[in-house]
Amino acid sequence: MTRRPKSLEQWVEEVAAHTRPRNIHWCTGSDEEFDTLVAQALADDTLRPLDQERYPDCYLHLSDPSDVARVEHLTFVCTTDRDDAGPNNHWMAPDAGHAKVDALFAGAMQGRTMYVVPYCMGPIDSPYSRCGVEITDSRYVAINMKLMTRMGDAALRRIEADGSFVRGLHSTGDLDPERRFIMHFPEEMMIKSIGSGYGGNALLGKKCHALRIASYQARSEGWLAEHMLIVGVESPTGDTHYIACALPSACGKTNLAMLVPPASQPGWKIWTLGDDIAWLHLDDSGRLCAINPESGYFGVVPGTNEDSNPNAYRMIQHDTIFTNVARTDDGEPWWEGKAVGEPAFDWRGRRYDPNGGPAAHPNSRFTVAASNNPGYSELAEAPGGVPLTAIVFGGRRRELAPLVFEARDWRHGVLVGAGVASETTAAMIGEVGVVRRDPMAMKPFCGYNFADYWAHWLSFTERSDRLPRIFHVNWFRRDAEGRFLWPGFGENLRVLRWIIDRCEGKIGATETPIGYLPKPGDIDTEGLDIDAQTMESLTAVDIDGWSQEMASIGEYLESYGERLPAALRRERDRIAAQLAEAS
Ligand code: SAT
Ligand code: MN
Repeated sequence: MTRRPKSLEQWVEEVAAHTRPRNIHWCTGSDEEFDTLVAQALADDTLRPLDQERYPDCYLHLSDPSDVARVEHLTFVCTTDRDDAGPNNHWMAPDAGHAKVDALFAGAMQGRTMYVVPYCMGPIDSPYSRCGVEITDSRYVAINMKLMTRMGDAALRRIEADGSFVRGLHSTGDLDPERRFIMHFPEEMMIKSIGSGYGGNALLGKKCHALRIASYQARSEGWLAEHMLIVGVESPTGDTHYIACALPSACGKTNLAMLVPPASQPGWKIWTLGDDIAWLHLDDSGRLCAINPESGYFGVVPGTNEDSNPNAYRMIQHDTIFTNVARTDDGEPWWEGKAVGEPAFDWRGRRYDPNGGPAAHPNSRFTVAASNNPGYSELAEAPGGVPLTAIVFGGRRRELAPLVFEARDWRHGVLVGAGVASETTAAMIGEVGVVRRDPMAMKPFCGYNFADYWAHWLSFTERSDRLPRIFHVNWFRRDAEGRFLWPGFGENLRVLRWIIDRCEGKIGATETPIGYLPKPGDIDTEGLDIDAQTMESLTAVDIDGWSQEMASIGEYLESYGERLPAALRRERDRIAAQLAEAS
């Protein structure tokens, strides 16, 4: 048996005394254990079988209908000083936060098995990886953690060697939204989550640890924990550039990370390192390197088909857990945009009614091990990560934001990231389609005051002169009739190529107050059904619109008060002045 650190055993005993589970299971992470957990989940209906011939080892989980997305209004960062959590987080004093959830955890696991899930975020042998232990009463969570993280004995051995780990306590409680809380105690490296079984609320290694707790820890240790995919773009001559891209939830990170070059782009290859989270460190030579702390994907299902994302479409035809999709009459999973088949049962398990809303929940998800992806990069397991050529920020915006532009330098890039705005999606409970500021796509995930976070980002210019270039993209521009102007998906490679050409110094650009924009003809549109006028509107800067945008960004930044870095304010003022001059 793998040795269990004393501090961990003590904590497990304390939690068991408080939550009173029927029994305790320490997860080893073996494949046999996984099979047993799945068999038990099938027996108690947590998982339902799908057609095992066409979807071997694929299962369906239907959640409680009230528990289908992250709950930002119930997510708290509990720091001693309220200003350390900042206006970007809901805050509670640590004592009050503990008291609130501890009362709900009392006896919460009665009659249930308590799973102790040791996990490692990042390759087991990477100096950049960090471990945690999630205690949960959800078998579904234990099963998902095996797919999403390096889970079990290997992680336990690393915890013993590291001497520290993040503690995550989770119970589905009674699933009552009134008694649902996702609490973070970054000063104690602790998470307590109760009342939800949904991904981002319950798989504590993901957003809770790898972003909220890790971002806090990264600040004091000099690195960055970011909501970014990591992708390798290999050119026909065999050079590979690594790019990290921050987009809000449900804005296409998995699609971009798994892009399959269309026939019009012969010789190009895309390698996936990660689809959601990147941890960034400066190496000894000053290059910013990225690892993916996760080892699986928890991706949005609707819209995935042979055309939009052929790699993902095939990847989820075996060894996949589906959550909240619909089913066909012959037991295949079904979702809007699948392009084949017909739904017979909806995501609530009821007979499908075409007038009763979508068959699959818009935030339905697949969970799958990263190694299932045919484009999985060999370097995804490299302990030192991959050096980044470019960092790309983006949002979902019908108007204003051009298809792509480049920041003038790192400091300007930090402003570009801080000013990101995006329409809300079904990945969180709340209204969909409302534009809100989502700096660096981290609004729901930064574990400390955004003002301090921007200062931390800015500090990297003092530590390296080899930082990646920074860009902004928007795949989601629409015309007056609501049609998308840019085809997106695989064709986004054309934009990545422009980004790489810029980084290699191969092409010029048009200098504007908001940054460098593509010159006409520099983005390859051959074979696309897109006219010069559309390209022009995709790559033009609306000076008046941007003047208003800069005013709004200014107001937003000022809401952070005294902690706002002066350099960021000066950068905004400089661009606002240039826009005023240009109008
Ligand atoms: O719910 S998750 O955080 O796991 C997915 C997402 O919203 O990005
Ligand atoms: Mn995400």
